[in-house]
Amino acid sequence: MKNPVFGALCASALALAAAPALAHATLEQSEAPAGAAYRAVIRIGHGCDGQATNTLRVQLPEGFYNAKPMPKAGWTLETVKGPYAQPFDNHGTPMTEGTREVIWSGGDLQDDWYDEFVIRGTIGADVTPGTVLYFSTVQECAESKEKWIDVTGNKETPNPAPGVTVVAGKAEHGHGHGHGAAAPAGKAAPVTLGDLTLGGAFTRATPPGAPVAGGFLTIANAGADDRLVSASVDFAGRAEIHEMAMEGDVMKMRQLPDGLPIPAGATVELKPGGYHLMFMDLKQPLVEGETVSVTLQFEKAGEVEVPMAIGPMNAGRHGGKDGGHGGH
Ligand SMILES: [Cu+2]
Repeated sequence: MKNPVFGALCASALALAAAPALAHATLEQSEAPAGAAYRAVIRIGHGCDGQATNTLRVQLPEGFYNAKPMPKAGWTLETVKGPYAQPFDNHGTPMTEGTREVIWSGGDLQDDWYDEFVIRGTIGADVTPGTVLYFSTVQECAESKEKWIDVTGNKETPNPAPGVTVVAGKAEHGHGHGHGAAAPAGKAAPVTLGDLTLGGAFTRATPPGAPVAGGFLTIANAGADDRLVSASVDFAGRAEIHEMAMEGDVMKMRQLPDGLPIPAGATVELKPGGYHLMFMDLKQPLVEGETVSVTLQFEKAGEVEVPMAIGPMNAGRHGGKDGGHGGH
């Protein structure tokens, strides 16, 4: 290896390794959060078999809303509008259609030049994390085309469409449960166990020396009858399953020795003033903003560990009709 340009080759090989698909049309940012603005920067690294690119057509993916292309000097810009498969909630105003295709034409991007084409839009809050949004792109040259339109995700394909992988938004959106599944701030993202979906799990911060804390979550059962039989945690001596019930005209809580039935098709809420988990003999105060985990045992579905966000001391209280845990 006495080749004097070896060092230079090596450096460029490293640069290529950092951007392995440089020869393809690619997106500058390969990941983007759901529910946030995304600036799709499509990078064009060569023409069609040596010919200059004169036109670039980009089809916008479903889930990329309110798109606006950036004009480019020397290129004519056109957009094609069309309906969205799912309307987009634009700050409370539903948008049922928008730009679906962008065409830059009349340009002259030489084969050995590089350029970037930019489209700004918003990735829908309901787009499931892990989804790849593909921006199918066609380069048109004088006599041929380069079609970056393969949306299979196959890494070996010679003509992959530029894609961006959607990641969970900052507000901890749910995993593919569509509208309304986003966990509110201070509650954990849903966990699934077989047919059960365990969502919105939270507990509350406790003052120093407090002996007990409550645990709350929603259990949705898409399958057959099941039962929550026990709970365990490592931050307290034991965990029990409780219900609140009227005794005369006094609201009292009691342990459910047989556990809590989770009927087929039902959604059972454990909430302040109702069913709840009770953590007894706390080993340490629960600190707001931190997360603890609880292991739940179901009769049929088995065992699952659920993260519980620690909310403020009064988290989830509705009108103060909490029943209190002073009796423990
Ligand atoms: Cu209780």
